Amino acid sequence: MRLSKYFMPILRHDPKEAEIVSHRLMLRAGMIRQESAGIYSWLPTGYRVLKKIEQIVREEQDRAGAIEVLMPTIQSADLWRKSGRYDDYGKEMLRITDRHERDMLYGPTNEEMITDIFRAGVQSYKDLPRNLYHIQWKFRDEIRPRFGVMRGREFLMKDAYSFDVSAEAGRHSYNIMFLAYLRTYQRMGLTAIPMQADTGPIGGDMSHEFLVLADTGESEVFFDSKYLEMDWQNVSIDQDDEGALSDAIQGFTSHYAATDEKHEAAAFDAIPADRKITGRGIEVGHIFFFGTKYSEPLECVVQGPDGKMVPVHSGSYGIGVSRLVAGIIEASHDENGIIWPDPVAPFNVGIINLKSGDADTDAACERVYSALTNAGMDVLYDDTDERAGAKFATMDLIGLPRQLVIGPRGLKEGQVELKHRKSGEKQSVSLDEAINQLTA
Ligand code: P5A
Repeated sequence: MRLSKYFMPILRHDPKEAEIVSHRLMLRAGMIRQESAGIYSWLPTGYRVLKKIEQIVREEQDRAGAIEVLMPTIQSADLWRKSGRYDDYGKEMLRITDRHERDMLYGPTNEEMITDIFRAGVQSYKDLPRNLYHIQWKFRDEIRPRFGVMRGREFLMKDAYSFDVSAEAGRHSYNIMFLAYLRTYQRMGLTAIPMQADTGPIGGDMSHEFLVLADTGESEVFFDSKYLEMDWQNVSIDQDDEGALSDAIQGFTSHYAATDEKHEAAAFDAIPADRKITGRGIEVGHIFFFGTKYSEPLECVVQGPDGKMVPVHSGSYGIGVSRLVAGIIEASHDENGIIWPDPVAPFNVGIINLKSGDADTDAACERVYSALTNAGMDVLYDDTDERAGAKFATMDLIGLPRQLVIGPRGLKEGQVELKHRKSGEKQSVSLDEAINQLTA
């Protein structure tokens, strides 16, 4: 992408409405624009990041055996009346009446709808287990939408729903999602710690929240440093081996981890001093096992092995996809701007042309731009005639993992400058060496 042809409305000054760093940086970097309280447009740079996060979430759901569907944002009130949640959900639900005076709503979650879809499509225990998920916009009329996309009213969620023949089988499905979550966050460069959680309006008696560590997070967290040691990408657990997976998850969750709401000082004190960590966290995911809470009222039953009809046992599994954009920034920034982990960066490399219009500099930039683009990288080429200082500030603000600075003076010596955004480390190398390093 050439910056001269792109759309990235950068703000040079801090917007006064932004209270937390991710909101400030997302506005300054031209990633989002507020349309109403808690409702945002995703501008090109923000939308690129959102799609990259969504794709990682999708790949890990698929790897865990979940199957993607797409349900509508607008739902009929009928199913919600059957489950009893139409009244329970209160003012957080955005209620709509259509031209025929039918009660509709903008979905805050999809337990009812997916249970009804599943009910209509399966008859036998042989059709189980299944896990269906979608990545779809939700609406919750939050009393205090704040912190940009961190607590929005309209937000993008991945929500998965498991269906099993028994509570025991359902627990295995829960564990599979648990592992998928740990892998998902790790791929985004995040450390997310699972903590026991309340179940609120979703229900059930087993639930974990996943909290990303960030100094600016909303919740205070207390945990054992054992949580920081595991490499979930390479851990060799066969997810189909119920016993092995259950042991791994049980072992992992037996260490202490709690938010301030559930904190028990005595249990925390029992951890060896060098393993005690306190900090702050952002809830980026929440999983629930609620058994037959929805399948019973919605009559989602299958024929069991003994011929009797039994209600299915379910759980639901949410990831705040749009919240993660802000969460990653909270966990990874400095005084100059965002520092994107490469897998979610809007562009992997930024090229800065220090003298647009200078024939040699333009030619060198063009060469490296096509070499990197042809190698499949996402590249932002600053080919504008802004002054150098402003170009550097913009690149640091938008946080691309690597920057390549090319100017006439360096080129005379056959050199360009390669900068690593996170470490700040700069190297003078030849153009070919820069291409080699970036595409390695
Ligand atoms: C699980 C999937 C549920 O809704 N039903 C379907 C269950 N869980 S939840 O905890 O209420 O939400 C799941 C995740 O969505 C994110 N989230 C939000 N993100 C931005 N703005 C909001 N207002 C908001 N509310 C929830 C969180 O990451 C949460 O963990």
